[in-house]
Amino acid sequence: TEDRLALPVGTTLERYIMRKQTEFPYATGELSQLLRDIALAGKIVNREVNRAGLSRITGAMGEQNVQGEAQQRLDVEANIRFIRALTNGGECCAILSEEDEDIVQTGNHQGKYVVAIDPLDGSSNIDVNISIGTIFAIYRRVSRTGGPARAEDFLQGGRAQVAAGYILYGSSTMLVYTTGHGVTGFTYEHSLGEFFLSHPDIKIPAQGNIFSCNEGNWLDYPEYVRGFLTTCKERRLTGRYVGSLVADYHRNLFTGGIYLYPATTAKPAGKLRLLYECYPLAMLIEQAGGVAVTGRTAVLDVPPTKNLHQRVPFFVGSAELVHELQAAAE
Ligand code: P6P
Repeated sequence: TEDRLALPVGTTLERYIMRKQTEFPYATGELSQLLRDIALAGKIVNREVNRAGLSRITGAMGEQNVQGEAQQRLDVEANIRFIRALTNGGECCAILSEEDEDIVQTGNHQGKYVVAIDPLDGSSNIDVNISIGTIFAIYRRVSRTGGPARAEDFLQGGRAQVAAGYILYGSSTMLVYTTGHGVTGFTYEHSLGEFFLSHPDIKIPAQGNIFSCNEGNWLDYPEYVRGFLTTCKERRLTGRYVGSLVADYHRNLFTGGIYLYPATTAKPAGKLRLLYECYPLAMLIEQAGGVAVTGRTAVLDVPPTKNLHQRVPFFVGSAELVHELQAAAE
């Protein structure tokens, strides 16, 4: 039975990936390798993030460190690390990154997959030592193999994602991902350089008493959002907003709650990006029993436009709270 075969907490990511691959008769190992490549880059970025506070020694952004090497901004550094790991791993044909306007071709023209990624979201939080995160989505390419990937590979829509996840560089570093069969969490053990299975089957509570938004935008929020937030306050819910999407999302995933980034007058399409923030986090939350909408529409059902960096309003979290907001949406 599934329980008998279930891997115990403490299993390594490597062993977990191998076991899961054997459970898919047609799996040929490329996706497994791609997940390993992402985990490797996550370990390297984790080390850079943990050292960021030493920039006075290593050289702050735009300066040189003691070896005379230019100190990159951490989000630039993270972008380089993920592109290098995905290129060297061989399975990824191209990358859409928040840091690059155009698709980054890896040269792996036989690669079956493409990856949309925000290498380090919320990097402005690094300087004040707040948790930050990487968000990624994986698609099988639809363009002809043997040549470079094309925009259409990234514009298949949210429900075409074969995997999605994030890495949270927080009080502990965690990798949380799904391949469409539930959500699994791994915690990084620095001394061993390994991710260990810590949360085998993550489910978000159907209800929650936390709302997460930047209330400084209150006057710019649509009326229905203000109405919803007012009922949250009348019910004495708790406001919690880190200002780092992955940190707020991860907390609500365990406590229950709702994260809101509505459209505002300053940002009429919202702030968060559909392809490498909202789609992957929406896949994860649906796999965890929660809901993600842009208003009346489920995020995963929002058709992508040709704009690879398209923004959408984003409401995500516990089913009851998000459905209540969705019912009020204009
Ligand atoms: P605001 C960080 O810049 C980010 O992309 C998310 O991580 C975060 O949730 C949001 O923007 C914060 O935006 O407008 O509240 O500062």
